[in-house]
Amino acid sequence: MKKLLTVAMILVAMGLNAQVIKIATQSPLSGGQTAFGEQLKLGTQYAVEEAVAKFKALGFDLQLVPYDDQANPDTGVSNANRIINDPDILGIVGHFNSGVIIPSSEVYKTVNLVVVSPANTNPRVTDRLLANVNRICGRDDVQGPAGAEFAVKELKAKKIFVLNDKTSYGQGLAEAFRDAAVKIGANIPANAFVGTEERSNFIPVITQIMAFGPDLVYFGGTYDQIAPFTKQLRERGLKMPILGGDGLESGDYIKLAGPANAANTYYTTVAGPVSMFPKAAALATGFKAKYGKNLEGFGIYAYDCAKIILQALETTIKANGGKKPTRDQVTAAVRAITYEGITGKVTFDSKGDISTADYYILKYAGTADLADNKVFKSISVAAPKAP
Ligand code: ABU
Repeated sequence: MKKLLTVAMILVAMGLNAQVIKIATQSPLSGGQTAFGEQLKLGTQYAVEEAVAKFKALGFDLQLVPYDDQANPDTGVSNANRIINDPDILGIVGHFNSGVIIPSSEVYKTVNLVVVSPANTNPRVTDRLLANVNRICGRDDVQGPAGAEFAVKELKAKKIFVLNDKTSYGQGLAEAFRDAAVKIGANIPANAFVGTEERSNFIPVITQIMAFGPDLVYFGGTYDQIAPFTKQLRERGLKMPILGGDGLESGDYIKLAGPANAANTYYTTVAGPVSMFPKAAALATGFKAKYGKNLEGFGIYAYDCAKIILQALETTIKANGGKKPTRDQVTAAVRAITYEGITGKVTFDSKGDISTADYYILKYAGTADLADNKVFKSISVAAPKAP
């Protein structure tokens, strides 16, 4: 018996009979939003790589399994069905797109598998009151009005043309912005609120904008669509401010629009830049050294999401006397967590929203580096009450 135990301990130490625990990511790793998807995956990967030795000592082989949801709801759901059928997956960091997490999390719900999001801002993500869905970022029913207040009160915009990408995120954010802006005096008639899925030729919509003559354009969408729009708008001599949401927070916006065209673009975001977090400096250096990429806001938030799942795993393993936890146990431990992360303290309310979220307003500097962008304002807002 003693001999058997010794052999088992040696095997565990060598990692040969350790039980596997996997954390999955779901994010766009191909297509136009790859820059966001990679930040999400690599932020998670960094946290998992840091934790491998600790989990090995607990008797577990910790692994990351990244899934490419292509920013597409059908692909997200199809991946979700594969994920729930892998019993070693005990937590997910994801998604990037609200329109993808909403249907995918209905699949996770069937097995009570926990998901923690660094990026999904549509109110419905948590307003469905699912026990397994959590986010550490803010919401568009706060982000949209924060942008409206900035546009009308700080930038003194009176006539605003509002575009959206017709997704759950982009349209919902644009509506929240419009409703709040109109309430405080902005002129946004029905013909100045336009949804478009166009990705390359913006001349027809720019013609509409020229006819309306706004002093600001708001765009609820993501950088891959807003960058070519920005370029074409500037090429036609229209220099008015562009304002968007957190879908604009990517260095790839500058690459695609061009630094000079990106100047005079403002954005609200729920994932502040590295400069806002003193504890992010070492992570940014390590991230660049490992992956050859700049750490951006959603990378930091993904790192904290992964650490929350890892803390919940460790707590439940210990509570189980060293045995592998169930999905139910991990899901409950995440919702009950108190976590001190790089982005601040995380506790969740009964919906799965972070109790208090941070929102930032920034301006593109017109340089090639996202880190040069100026932070105008940051606010902390308690999560809205359950509907
Ligand atoms: N919040 C950034 C864009 C992603 C989304 O929520 O769809």
